[in-house]
Amino acid sequence: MSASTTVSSTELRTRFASRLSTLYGTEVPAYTTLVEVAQEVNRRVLAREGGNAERLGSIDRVTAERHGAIRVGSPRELAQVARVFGALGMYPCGFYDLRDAAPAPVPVVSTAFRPLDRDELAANPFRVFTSMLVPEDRRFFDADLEARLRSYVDARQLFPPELLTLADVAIERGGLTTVDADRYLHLATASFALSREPVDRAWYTELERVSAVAADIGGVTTTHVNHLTPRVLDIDDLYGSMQARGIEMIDEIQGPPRWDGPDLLLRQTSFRALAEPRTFREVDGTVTEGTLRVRFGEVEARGIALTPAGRDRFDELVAAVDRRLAEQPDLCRADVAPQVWREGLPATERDLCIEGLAFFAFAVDDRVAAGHISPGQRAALEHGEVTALVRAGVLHPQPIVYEDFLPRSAAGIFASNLTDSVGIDPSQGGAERDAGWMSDRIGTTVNAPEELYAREALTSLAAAEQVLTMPITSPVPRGARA
Ligand code: OOG
Ligand code: NI
Repeated sequence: MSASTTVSSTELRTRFASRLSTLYGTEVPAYTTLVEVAQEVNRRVLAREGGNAERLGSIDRVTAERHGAIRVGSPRELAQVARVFGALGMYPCGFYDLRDAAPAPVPVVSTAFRPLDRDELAANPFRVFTSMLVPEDRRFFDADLEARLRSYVDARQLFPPELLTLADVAIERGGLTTVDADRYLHLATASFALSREPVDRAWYTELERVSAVAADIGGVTTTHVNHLTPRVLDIDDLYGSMQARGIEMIDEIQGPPRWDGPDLLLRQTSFRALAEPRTFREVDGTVTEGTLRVRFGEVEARGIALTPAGRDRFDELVAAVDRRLAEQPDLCRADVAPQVWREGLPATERDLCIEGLAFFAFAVDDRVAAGHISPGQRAALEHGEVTALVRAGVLHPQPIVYEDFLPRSAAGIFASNLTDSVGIDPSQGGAERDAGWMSDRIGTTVNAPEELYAREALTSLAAAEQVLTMPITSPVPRGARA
């Protein structure tokens, strides 16, 4: 950072998250209730569990933690989003294709912009799930609609040029001067506010017939925060507390079930926001008042990141739950899922680690580091293999929290808050999209989450090797290409 730069990217991110939260609270009052209830729940869990409640993130981090969701229409717009968030130290991570997702397909591919390093996540973990429309996908849009959609999106400007210029300066220098920082935060926040511009009724309705998400993205000239999600330490408590306040939640908590083993990956639930007043330009040119119901409230609880082997196991268990429910429709998911999980997964963090199913960072035992080594530990040290060292209590595995999203939950969140499902034409081809395609089109690498977790685990092992002054061998899966 140069001398004239006084607001770092990290600080910009913290301030941006807080401004967006204030904005969204004024736009969607139920969000403020949700944040209040989330904080009550977190206080309760802290009182009940003490320090253990902070195993997957300090209470300061969790209290400030939010993810937002936005939706854009083209690679050009996504590349601009990458600049706006790059200024805040947030980078694309993970590729999610929701076009053939159960329970309902959505014509988008998505990534999440987030800090990548552990200390940046600890400082402020703000992330934004960002979806991009795929008008080229024939299962949803015919050639004529695709052409009109593309020209509509190409003609609009989601972000003012001044914002993008400031973003580039922040990226280059790692921050902005105080004056530029204020300007940047003002322009960036305003870009995600709900627009008062009249919505073209005929165009919006035509897109809505294909998909409500397509209309929300391509039917208006701006983007907006779709939801802003606080993190809770006990999502079942939150769910019940919100219902007790008279807020109707969606039927289920998405993701892993409540069970007596470790928290894994991500659990989320949501409620539909009220219809919001919007103005419309009718076919005859008159401007009328109306409402749209596209935004909602969501909350999440985070657990441990799973290795690729753990994700495979997770997918098998999800499929097993679906199968059992299909065979015995009178059973309910909340009873079946914990049972399936108990049968299919180890119930302790240590066993998850030993079986290579979840990601952990490793710390050398204090007594061992001070030279007090038992005979069993000496044997493990001679062996040098990580699971033996864990079993002998030489290394203590510390869970790495999952910082990303789940495609099935995302599709479930989209679907549960849509009025109608899309009419898709499965006989048509879908345009191929993957992380490499997205990286090329936006000019920035879309990071692979499992590689980041694997790198963190390996870094901790390298530090342990220094302390123990010996090499450690590790069968722990190192991620796809690490
Ligand atoms: C994004 C839905 C996905 C999540 O938390 O999984 C999502 C959207 O509705 O735009 O935010
Ligand atoms: Ni979300």
